This record gives sequence, C-alpha cells and structure tokens, in this order.
Amino acid sequence: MSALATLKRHAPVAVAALALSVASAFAQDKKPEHMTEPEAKYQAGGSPLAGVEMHQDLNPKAPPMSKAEFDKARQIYFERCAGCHGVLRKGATGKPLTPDITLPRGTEYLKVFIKYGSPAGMPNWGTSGDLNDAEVDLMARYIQQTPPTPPEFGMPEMKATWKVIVPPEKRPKKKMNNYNLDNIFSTTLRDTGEVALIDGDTKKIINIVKTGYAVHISRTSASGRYVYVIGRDAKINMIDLWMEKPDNVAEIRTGLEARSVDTSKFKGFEDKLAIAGSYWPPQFVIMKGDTLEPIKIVSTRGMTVDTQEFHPEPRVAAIVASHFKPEFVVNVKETGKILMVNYRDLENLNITEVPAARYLHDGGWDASKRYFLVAANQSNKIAVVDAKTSKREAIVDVDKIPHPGRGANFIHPKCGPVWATGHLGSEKIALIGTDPAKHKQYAWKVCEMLDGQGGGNLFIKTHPKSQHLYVDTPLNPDPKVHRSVAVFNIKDLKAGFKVLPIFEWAGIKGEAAGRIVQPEYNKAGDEVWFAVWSAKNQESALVVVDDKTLKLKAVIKDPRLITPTGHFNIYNTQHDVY
Ligand code: DHE
Repeated sequence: MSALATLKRHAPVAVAALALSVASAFAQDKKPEHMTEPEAKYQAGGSPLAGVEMHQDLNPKAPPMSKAEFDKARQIYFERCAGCHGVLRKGATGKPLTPDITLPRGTEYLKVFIKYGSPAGMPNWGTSGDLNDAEVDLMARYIQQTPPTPPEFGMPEMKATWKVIVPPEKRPKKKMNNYNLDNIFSTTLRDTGEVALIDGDTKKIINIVKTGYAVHISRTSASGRYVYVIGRDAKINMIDLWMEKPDNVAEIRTGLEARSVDTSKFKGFEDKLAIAGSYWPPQFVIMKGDTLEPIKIVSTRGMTVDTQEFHPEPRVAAIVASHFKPEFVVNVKETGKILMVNYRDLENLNITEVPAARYLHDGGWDASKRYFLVAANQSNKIAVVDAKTSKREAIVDVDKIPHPGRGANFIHPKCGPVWATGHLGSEKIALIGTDPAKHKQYAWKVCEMLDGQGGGNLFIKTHPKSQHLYVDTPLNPDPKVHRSVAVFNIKDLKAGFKVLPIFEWAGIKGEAAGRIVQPEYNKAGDEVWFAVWSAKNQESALVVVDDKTLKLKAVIKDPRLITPTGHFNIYNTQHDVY
C-alpha cells in the first residue's frame, strides 16, 4: 500500500490538508485566480466531443492504459473536464493539464487533486460521488497521456453535413399561418435536442422542432421570418416561420462543438448572411442566410490579448450583428479579443481586432445599439466596443464573474441610461452608465451596485415598457434561491427586491430541481416568461408573470416540455430589445 493510501485510511483530516496543499502546489500562477463551485460545475457541462473517436498516442513515460481505458477516460474528460481545462488540455478557464505538468506530479498526487478538488474551484469529483475511486485513478493516469486531438472541420466536412430541406424557391411566398409571429417564443428543450415553438398569445405549442444535441440558443433573422437554432454539437437548424406549421428548412454542422449563431442585420443585408462560432475547431463560418451554404471559414487560433502567447483553441463565445455597419461582432474567449468582421466583401474579408480581456463569454447592446458590452468573466470585467468606430470604448471593473446574458437596459434616475449585469460569483448587480454624450461623468463606470438574492445569477432582463428588472439565480446552491427570482422596481431601486416564488407557482408535483432560468418578455412587454428547469425525468414548466401586478398569469405544462432553459421571443430577439 502506498504511503498516501495508508495516510488516507488512518488520517482523513491530514489527507484533506494534503489535498489542499497538493491543490495549491499544482496551481499555476496563471488565471483564473478563483472560481466558485457553481461556476466550475456550470462550465463542466458535457461536450459533444465525448463521442468523437480520437487517436491514442502512446507515451512510454505515462502510466500504461489499454485502449478501452483510454476511451473511457477520454469520454469522462470531455463530459466533465474539457469545459474548463480545454480540448487540448492547454488550459482555458481551468489550469493546463499537459504531460509536462502532470507527469512530474505522478498518479497518486493527481488522484488526491481529482478526488478532493481545490480551493481555486476544481470540483471534488471523488468525494462528491461524481467519480468512484477507480474512475479517479483512471483520470489521474489519463491526464498524464499525450492529449488526443479531435479532428478539424473545414469546408468539405461542413458541405457533407449541409442539407437544404426546403429550397428557397419552394418556400411559401407569404405567411401561410395565422400566428402572430412577433410573439412566438422559441424555447430550448436542452436534453431532447429540440426547440418548442410556442404561441405567446394562446400559450399553445405550435411545433416541437428537432435540432442539434443539447441545443443552446435561438436567434431571429433581421426580417423576423427565420429562426436559427444552434446545438452544442454545432448543428444549426433554420426554421421558416411562414410555413403553415413552422419547421426546419435547412441544416448544417459547422464544427464539432459550438454555442453561438446570428444573422446580418445591417440595412441592405437583412436575412442575407448567417454566422456561427465554434468551440471546436476554434473558428467561425459565414453562411448564406437563406440556405446555410457555408461561404467563408476563419480560424481564431492566435495570440492572447495580454501576454501575447499562442493559444491553440480560442473558443468563439457570443456573436452579435451590428446595426451601424455590415459587421459581426465576434467575441473570442481565450484570446480575449473582439473581432469586428466586416461582411461587405467576403472575398477580401476585413477584420478589425479590438483588444478586450480574457475570457469573453456573453453580452448585449446598450439601448442605443451603438455599444456592445461583453463579460470578460474570469477577469471580472465588462469590455465595451463602439460599433460605430469599431474600437474599444472602455473596460469596466465589476464584481466576481459577471454573467449578463444580453444584459438589461433602463434609465437610472441619476446616471441616465444604464446597462445591467448580474454575477455568477456574487449577489451583486452592476449598473453601468452607457451614455457618454449626455451623462459623460457616469459613462462606463459602475453607477450603482445592487444586492440581489445571492450568487449563481445567469440572466437579467427588463423591457422599455416595463418598470421592473428581473434577476434569476439558477446556479445558487440554496433551493429557496434557485427556485425563485428577484424583481426590482427600477423607479425605486433603494426599496430592494421582491421575491417571486416561481417554482411554487408552477405547481410541480414530485421531485424536481426546478431551477428558474432566463426572464424573457413577450412582445408587448407586459408579461415575463420563466423556465422552470428540472432534470430530464422530472416535470418542468414555463411560468408567465403579469409584469404590472407581479402576479402569476399562466403556467404552461406539457409532457413534451422536457428540460426547458432559454426562451427567445421572436420580436425582442429580432430587434435586440432587452
Ligand atoms: Fe450558455 C448563451 C456558452 C452553459 C443557457 N452560452 C451563451 C453564450 C455562450 C454560452 C458563449 C452566448 C451566445 C451568443 O450570445 O451568441 N453556456 C456556455 C458555456 O460554455 C457553458 C458555460 C457550459 C456549456 O457546456 O455549455 C454554458 N448555458 C449553459 C447552461 O447550463 C444553460 C443555463 C442552460 C442550457 O441550455 O444549457 C445555458 N446560454 C444559455 C442561454 C443563453 C446562453 C439561455 C442565451 C442568453 C441570451 O439571453 O441570449
């Protein structure tokens, strides 16, 4: 029995202390300096790369592993670890785990680290029960092997997956249904790989449309006719809302793993182009807006914004379409750069590289739609880019791990127009001044910091016609907090927040996680929808709140509404209203 194993049997406290010292010894002096448990678990969401065959490179210095062991460990790595440590294990929001670092530590040392976690945010995979001792041992050996590389995904691979289900000339020439298209909601059904199109007026499901694996977001074309949905497996589905029963008209895979999609919105280019960013391979692709035919692929591999070191897998995070120029704003996570991609001439593509900060994640426009604000979440900063000049406007320090979704815009009594973000790592809600013309002294500064219910916030929302600001907390460990939302009166922020018991209102029977996710307004701005997100085998629901009275208005339940998370109102998404 090894010395460490003997110690573990006889002195658990000493082992815990050793685990801590191993963890801190193992920690590199690179970012991130600290990550909360919910953040670590959130980022450790499964990667579709788990199912991709990869070459096992035998390194004589690494502990031996059979092919079956290697494949099992690789699968666990992509399901649980790659989100933080990177596909190539070179480090992302988590530390690098390359053999030059792991081999000198050795198997026993790494086992302690994996089993007990670290104060820097590494989850305690063993003691939490997620991995058993044999799996911990397997993973300790796996991370000493040469990291396998998933395949690239260029034009031939994309073309091979590209399908035009209904060609543009066979599509309806006018709207063939009686739905109020502006008020349809596209709701992510995360674990079934589908979206539910729901009529916002009648609250009835119009269609359940098959999409990619663990579908992530929906975006609307400039005209409002098409919905583009992207799955974590980088599959894009294009839905035509003019059909009698809206359904898929085209699809493509643009990589092996992805999160973002958008379409051209500048005058003269409406509905002409679509763009998707990938996590793997690290790249974005511009496609024809009506068929998804891929036209131009651009790699994002390159140097980091601060230390100017090469990063082999800078993932593409949020993408938005500028209203000021024919440009897409492409946010690259690991390099911390914002790429202003001008699509006027795709042949001679012009990209302006705007320096921001690591690690860019999600963001949205200010109310004028001139400034795009994006969270550099592990730097605790919000970067601001000016879509008119295509230059960096500011970098604003906020609290721990900002996570705005697209943020929320309203008029603050003192600072004028502000954009708000909540935080994953704290209960703070930062209100940032966004009007350098008329409220210069408050522009790009935190005008006020509100206290919400707690950390674990993901999305925040208001509407130009509303006087409320809703803040969810689905990743807060306390069920009382993750099953409810906080709502502020923006005319009386000092009064603090009220708590709406959304889960209770849903009337769900039986065991259910019931995390409340993503406030989303209807077109009129007088009701707000929330997803009650439970596990695949539990009941979920959508709860609709009357925005004026803050009372329950409707509960939408259906056996087909499995794991609803994000939901996107067509009009508000089309016009970037938030
Ligand atoms: Fe998301 C947006 C990435 C986990 C629900 N998510 C985004 C965006 C990115 C991203 C880059 C911005 C897209 C854009 O605007 O173009 N999300 C990631 C991850 O990497 C992460 C942390 C882990 C993972 O493995 O995917 C992750 N996201 C989640 C979830 O667990 C959520 C809560 C539930 C789910 O459906 O998986 C979730 N993400 C969302 C939603 C949006 C989103 C609802 C859109 C917000 C908006 O208002 O636009």
